[in-house]
Amino acid sequence: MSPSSCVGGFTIQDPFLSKLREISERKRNRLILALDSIGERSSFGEEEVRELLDKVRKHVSGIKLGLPAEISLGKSTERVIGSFPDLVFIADWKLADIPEVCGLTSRALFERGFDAVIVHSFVGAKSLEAAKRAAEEAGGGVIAVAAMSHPDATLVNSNVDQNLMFCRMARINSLVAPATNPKIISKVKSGLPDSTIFSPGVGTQGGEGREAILAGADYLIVGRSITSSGDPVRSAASLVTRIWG
Ligand code: O7M
Repeated sequence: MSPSSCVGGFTIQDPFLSKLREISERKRNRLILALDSIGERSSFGEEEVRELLDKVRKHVSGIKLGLPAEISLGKSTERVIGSFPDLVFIADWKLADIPEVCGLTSRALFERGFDAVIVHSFVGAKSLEAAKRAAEEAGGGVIAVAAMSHPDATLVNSNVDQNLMFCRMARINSLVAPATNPKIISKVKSGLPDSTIFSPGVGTQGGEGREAILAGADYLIVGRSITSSGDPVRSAASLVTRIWG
C-alpha cells in the first residue's frame, strides 16, 4: 500500500490515499465505515448521521456513503463532510456508465466534498480514465471495483484479469476486492502488487477481517456489524482491537 505507487510503469501520486494513510496511521486503524443504514432504517436525517459519526470517528478512518445515505442526506451531505475533517469520505455510487457520464458524475461528487469516488471497472478503461481525470482536477481519488463479495457476483468475479487490465490502463491503483473470498484478494494483489485494496463483506456477509488482511487487503469496509448493532461505538472499537490490536 502506497499513496505514490507504480502501475504499468506510471508513478501515481494519490492525494486521497495520502490523506487516508495519514488519518489511519494517526488513529491506528484501517477501518472504513459503510453507511447505508442506521439500525434497520435506510432513511435518516443529518442530525442522526452527525451523532453517529461523532460517536464512532475515533475508531474509523473513513466513511463510505452509499446511495441510501446519499438519497436521505441530499444537499446536507456537503455539511456533514465539512464537519468531519478527520475522516475521508468516499462516494459509493458504483458508477458504471459511458466515460462522459462517469466524468460528469465524479466531478459533481468531488464538488460535493468527497475525497474519492467508486467506479465499476468492468465498464472499461475509458470510463475509469474519465473518473480519474475528474479526480486529478479535484485532488481526489478513484477506487475501482475489481471483484465483489456477494455469492451471485459470478460475472464480475470471473473477469478479474480483464478488470485489472482496465485499471492498469487507467492508472488506477485503489481497488475493491471481497473479504468473503480471500483467494480473489490475493489474485488482485498479485495482479497489481502496488495497489491499495479495500475489502467489504466482513461480519454480516461472513467475511473474516484478519483473513482478508492476510490475503492482501489494506482497508476493511464494514457496515451493518457496526451500524445495526445496539452499540456502534463498542462494535467498531472491538473490531479495531481484534484486527489491529
Ligand atoms: O458490512 P455490510 O455488509 O453491511 O456492508 C458492506 C458494504 O460494502 C456495503 O456498503 C456494500 O455496498 C459494500 N460492498 C459490498 O458489500 N460488496 C462488494 O462487493 C462491494 C462493496 C463496495 O463497497 O463496493 C465499493
